[in-house]
Amino acid sequence: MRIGITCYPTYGGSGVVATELGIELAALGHEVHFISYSQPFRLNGRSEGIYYHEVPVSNYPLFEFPPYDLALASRMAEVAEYYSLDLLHVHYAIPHSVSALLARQMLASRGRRLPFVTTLHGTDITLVGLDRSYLPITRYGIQESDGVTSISNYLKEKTFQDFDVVRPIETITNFVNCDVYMPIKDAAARAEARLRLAKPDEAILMHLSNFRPVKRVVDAVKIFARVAKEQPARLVLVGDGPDRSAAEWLAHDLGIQCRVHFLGKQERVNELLPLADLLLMPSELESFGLAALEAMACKVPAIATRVGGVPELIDEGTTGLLFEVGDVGAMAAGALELLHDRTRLEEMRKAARKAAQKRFCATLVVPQYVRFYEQILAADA
Ligand code: GMT
Repeated sequence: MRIGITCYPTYGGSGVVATELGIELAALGHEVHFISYSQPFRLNGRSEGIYYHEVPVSNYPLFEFPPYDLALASRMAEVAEYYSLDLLHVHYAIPHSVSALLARQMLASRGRRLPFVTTLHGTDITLVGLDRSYLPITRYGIQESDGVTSISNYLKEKTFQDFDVVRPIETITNFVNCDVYMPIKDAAARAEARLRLAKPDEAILMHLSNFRPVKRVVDAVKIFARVAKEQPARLVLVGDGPDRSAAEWLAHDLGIQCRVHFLGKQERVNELLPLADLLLMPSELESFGLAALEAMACKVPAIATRVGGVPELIDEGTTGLLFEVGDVGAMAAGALELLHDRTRLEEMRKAARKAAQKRFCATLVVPQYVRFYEQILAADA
């Protein structure tokens, strides 16, 4: 198949899923064309079967707001025609599904079919799509898609409830490449690698996100401060975004800045995650929680919040611990309990890796997308 993929190329879960999907599809022999305003960040160095088409957006003095969605629609139609795409797969409903709809119409007017699939990721439904000014157009984009997938059952139900959508939506969960995201098997090699981040007797807690308010990164620092009172430990924060300075300020205010490391945006998180003992994901809301899945694949359980689609990923008490949003005291106590009970922690680490392999491995989930595309194309024929 020749598949066009559009996503937000910067740091964020939907862009990561779209990029990893493109990489996996190309590895299966499909031809993948990314169409976006810049190259998706995890695409660096990948080329076999993968093409990237930039969307140029002209900024005339008249345009107070450059019309990216129109430039995107135009580029989608061009790429589909020049490279004989079979279908488009857009990630994040706004504005991508509407641009794809326009591209489909542009080609239809010339007698050419271009079906498109929309994957709903989270804030496109839970935050942005509920903004009154975006709701009607988001609903229209979803309704008019040839196929719609959601990354969790929670998000699917939320879309039915809040958007009054009357069409089938298929749940295809987030996935992880278990050969790329994997533990460091050799204990001595892992201990050696951990020295990059912490002293031998220190536990490593990690947080990975885009530091948006919904991630509650400040809570990660609060949890760590409580843990660090009882146990030698380091907090490693991977990523960047609007709440970074608030988290940095808090670390300084609490006097723990020398044990809190802000690494900023990192390309190879698969090399960092296996070094952690626990992941902290204290989010206000997660439709799935890709960071926790990537950590689980690396044998790192998460201390997370019982929100959205997280309980579909984390089996409470077995592959991680779940708490109420904002209950930093309970999250710190949960982390300490595991760090002090190494047998239980090791059991949970093994269970986390096993769950990632058995339920969310790319080899299981990516074929679900391929089958979904085949159904769309068959219906379209
Ligand atoms: O809010 C973000 O972290 C980014 C957002 C996105 O769409 O880029 O992430 C969402 O998509 C991820 C990949 O499907 C999910 O794993 C995240 O749970 C989801 N984030 C939220 O629902 C807040």
